[in-house]
Amino acid sequence: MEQLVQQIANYKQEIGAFEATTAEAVEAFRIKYLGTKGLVKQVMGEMKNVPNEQKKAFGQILNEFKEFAENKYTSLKEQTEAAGDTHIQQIDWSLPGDPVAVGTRHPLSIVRNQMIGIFRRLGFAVAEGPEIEDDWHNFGAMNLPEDHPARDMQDTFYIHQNPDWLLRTHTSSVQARIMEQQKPPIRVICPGRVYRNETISARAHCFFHQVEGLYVDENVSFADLKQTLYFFVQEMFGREVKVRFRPSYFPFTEPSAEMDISCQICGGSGCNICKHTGWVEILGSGMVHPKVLENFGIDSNRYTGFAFGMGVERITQLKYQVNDLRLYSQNDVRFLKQFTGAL
Ligand code: 2NM
Repeated sequence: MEQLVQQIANYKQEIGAFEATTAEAVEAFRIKYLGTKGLVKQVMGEMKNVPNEQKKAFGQILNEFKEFAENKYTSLKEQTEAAGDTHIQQIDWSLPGDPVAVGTRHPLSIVRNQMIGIFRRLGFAVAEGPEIEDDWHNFGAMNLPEDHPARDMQDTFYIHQNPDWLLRTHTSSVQARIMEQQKPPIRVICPGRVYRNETISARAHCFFHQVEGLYVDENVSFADLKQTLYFFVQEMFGREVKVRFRPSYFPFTEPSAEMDISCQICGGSGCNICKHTGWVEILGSGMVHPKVLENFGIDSNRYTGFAFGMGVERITQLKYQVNDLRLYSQNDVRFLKQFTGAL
């Protein structure tokens, strides 16, 4: 009995010295002392061992102990809640918030979206296709002979598991899939990433982005090609831009032409970008080869078409004076954040 009373006195001291600054610590106190398995309940359980004549006196001690613990709990609770209140009052709500870094759209995405927007206004649909292609859609259907240098291991990434599979070298393969599925009139542009096995430098990368276009219908002429591409560069670079077409060769078009625009850096007077010619090449184009149309069962006596292909990196370089291709894929925020505010 004396031992028990002494024990209770010790507990009271312990409880009296208990300090808590957080709601969690107050809850820990409640569980330890006032919980269903807490000390107070435990000590109450000792009542059955107390001799009858002492029960009344011990009961008083117990009640007092219980009340003591409960009062301590109430005061701890009040203290921490009050401390919480003063913490809230100390915040200066008029201070500006912490800045949150917002990303910017990648310059290649900005320019690709502009390109898509311009062609959409001319009635072109947008199509996408797989980056891993088979030989037929990438080369065969495009009238590239078996021994064409573009098929060379040095230029094309082939998939080990299946020599018929490769990483597309142009998005013409998407246009092949469109011609496979649809009948003319076809008017589509195909933006997307393409792969070529080149040594990485300021002027070359192992992948780049293309927008290719295809228009097949009755009476589509070279004049339509010229006017469509002239409209495109005027929208992209402004009304002042001049164009010129030079004869060229592609296996999938006949005749073929490359288009130059007046240099956007020097305005045509001559600089390093245009190699002092006043002109820069921006795309390849031509009338779709009859064999390509026939490959998809399109009657080349009834239908004609034009097609073109250009690099998004190149257009971006001319529009924003980006002089090193590697900047596009290095993720350097000093480069990327210069496009803040652009679409
Ligand atoms: C170019 C240049 C010229 C082209 C041709 C075709 C298709 F599907 F009609 F055969 N698609 N893209 C083409 C024509 C691409 O890129 C420099």
